[in-house]
Amino acid sequence: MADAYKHYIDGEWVEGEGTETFESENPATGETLGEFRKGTPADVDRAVDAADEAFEEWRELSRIDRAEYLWDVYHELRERTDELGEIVTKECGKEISEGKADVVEAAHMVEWAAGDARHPKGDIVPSEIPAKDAYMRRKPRGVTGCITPWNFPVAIPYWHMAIALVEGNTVVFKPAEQTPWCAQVIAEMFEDAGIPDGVFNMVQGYGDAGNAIVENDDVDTVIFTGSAEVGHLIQDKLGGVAGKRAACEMGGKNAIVITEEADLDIAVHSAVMSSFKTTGQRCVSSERLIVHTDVYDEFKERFVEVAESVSVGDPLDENTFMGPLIEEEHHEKVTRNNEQAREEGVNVLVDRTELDDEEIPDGHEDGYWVGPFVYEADAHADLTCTHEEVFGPHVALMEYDGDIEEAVEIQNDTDYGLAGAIISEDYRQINYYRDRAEIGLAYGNLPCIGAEVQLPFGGVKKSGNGYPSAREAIEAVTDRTAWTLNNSKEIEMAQGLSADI
Ligand code: UN1
Repeated sequence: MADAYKHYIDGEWVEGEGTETFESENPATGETLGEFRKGTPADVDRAVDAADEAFEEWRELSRIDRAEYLWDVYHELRERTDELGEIVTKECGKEISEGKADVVEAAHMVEWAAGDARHPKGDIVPSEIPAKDAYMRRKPRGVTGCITPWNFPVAIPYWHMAIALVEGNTVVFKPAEQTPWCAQVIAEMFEDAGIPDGVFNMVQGYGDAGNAIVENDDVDTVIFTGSAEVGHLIQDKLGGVAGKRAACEMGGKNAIVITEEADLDIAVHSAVMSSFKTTGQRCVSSERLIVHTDVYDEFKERFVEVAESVSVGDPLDENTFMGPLIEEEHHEKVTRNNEQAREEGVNVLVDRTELDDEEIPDGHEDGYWVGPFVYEADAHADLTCTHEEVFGPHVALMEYDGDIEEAVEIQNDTDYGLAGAIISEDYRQINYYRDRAEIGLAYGNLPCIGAEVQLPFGGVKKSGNGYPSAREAIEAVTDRTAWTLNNSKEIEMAQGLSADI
């Protein structure tokens, strides 16, 4: 307990009010990685007070001076990519190239935000009145609460925080309870960069700590990435509250459409990457493959062959394709969802819900293992398994025999709208998909994972409100001012409005 890692509040490592601790666990081995203090609502309130107080001075710095702290973080992320990538892999189970890519994506986000500090911001706007200067300017909102998930434990916190900080906001960061070690390293980086006290604060903990961020009156913006369930609660709580903003980024029931024109090498490759990379635990992972009848049998045969053989195992081994699921509770959920799909009468093609003993590497018997679960389902049936997100390597093959309009209708038949892809050689179909698929991230002839930070990242419908992540976070963390200045001694109005009194 005495050695448990602490919270970082107002420039200091503090034990906080609570007496409880929690452990970080390696999901591939069950090994304990570290002990962390469990933050209480009182700890969050203290962090918010510190952030609120730090805001007035932080906003007075130029964007360029604020970005200097971020450049230090950027260099550290670059220098320590291999080491941190291994920490990501140990703590969240992603295979090692994904662990490192998580850190590289974080570095890209910080680079974008810090580099953006030297770019012009806002607009010079024409006025009907020659003596008027009109501008759109941005100003920081204040304290930003960042509640982040475990599946991208380094990249996503920086998606939320990097632009917020450069734009002059202060931050209270509540990382996922499954990945506190990654968060500890993030906090150490801000400390190493010498960021002024109170500008960045981190409170480790569970849902009650996250909830305390949402409920604190002095938090101006909440940025959340995680489950739809929690995101909708946050939106409901803050939606109508004056002065508050909730920018939420949630899951999906993402699909790939494979048309009769598709290059099947690209189709199989894209589907395998999208459905099984990160063991299906990306918000952009695909759980539906909508395949034209002309290529259905061949695609099915080839996809099933890979799903049966794709390697599941030690994520630190470079030859592994899929690591474990994140934790026991999630393992139970995925297993239950696979069973439920069977109960709904689908035709199961591959079921590696339970791996054979010889597939599990020595020393990894306590990991949360599953392999691919692949089934055929009626594209037009109202099934839970083809409409609700599982967040695992659980994927439906759905056949269609009409035109692209039918495929897109099937793709849009979900409450979610995050990501998707079309695999086709027909540009009419590709363009129709691009314009009509109800999603925020659309890909052509590519997997529907692997977005880069210089594009907006976010969804529509139940998948999100606003684009709180990657470059579009600017909208979440700033308010716009329409600023108009009169340079003459007369008052002259637009729209022909009389100024006579
Ligand atoms: C997520 O899906 O949870 O687009 C984040 C990607 C990554 C981020 C994914 N850059 O696959």
